[in-house]
Amino acid sequence: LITLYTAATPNGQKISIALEELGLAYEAHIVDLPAGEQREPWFLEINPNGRVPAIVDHDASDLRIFESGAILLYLAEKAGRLLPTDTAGRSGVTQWLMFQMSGVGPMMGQANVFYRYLPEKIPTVINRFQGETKRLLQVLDRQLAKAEYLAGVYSIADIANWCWVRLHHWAGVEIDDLQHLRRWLGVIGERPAVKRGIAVPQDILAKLANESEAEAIRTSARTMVVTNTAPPGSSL
Ligand SMILES: N[C@@H](CCC(=O)N[C@@H](CS)C(=O)NCC(=O)O)C(=O)O
Repeated sequence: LITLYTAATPNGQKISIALEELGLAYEAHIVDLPAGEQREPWFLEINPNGRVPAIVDHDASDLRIFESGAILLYLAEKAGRLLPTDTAGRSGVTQWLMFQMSGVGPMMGQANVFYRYLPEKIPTVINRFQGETKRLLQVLDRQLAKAEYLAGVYSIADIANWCWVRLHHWAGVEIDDLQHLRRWLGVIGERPAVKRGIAVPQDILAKLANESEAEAIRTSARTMVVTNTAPPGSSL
């Protein structure tokens, strides 16, 4: 059994989707982010970075793993699926996974912070993060013009990128001109395991579509952004 520490966030839902796809037994512990549970000492023992997701694998001497990309690689290797074993195929997946972890996630995350959450609207900063997000999405679109999935076959790289790309509108970036990306978003969204995974604990897109829920998310995200400028474990 695997315990997944997660919340209704794109990084958390990468892991519930992968667990559903791989058919691995898990229980979800929903971390109360607005209440600051991710900064409690017991959780910092599991993830020193004080963020979701993290997992504990009870079938592997309670191995603890943080960073969603590292968790995806671990789960795919454990199950022997969603990650090719040949050198070129495996490298293709790790490239598009790293592309998400170092590019799409951080850029879209900062676009959200400056466009949606912080009260000061600084145009040059917003343009920088939205422009870089759009550029990265264009790179994905060009790749998806050549192949059905990012690394040829459906893999953890698709799961990682999909969880973020679907939230492009929240970051203020539109993709009407990126037809291959839109095709890929739709195809992956139809997978039964993906539908089950994004329901843990709740589909974020559905929440954001509801104005009062979206406002509650903006408010708690704003508080988290301000609180988390301090290192984990410290008090302000
Ligand atoms: N690079 C990390 C990022 C994790 C991350 O930023 N998680 C966010 C949710 S998507 C979080 O836990 N935020 C809570 C906070 O900022 O206190 C990963 O991919 O696992």
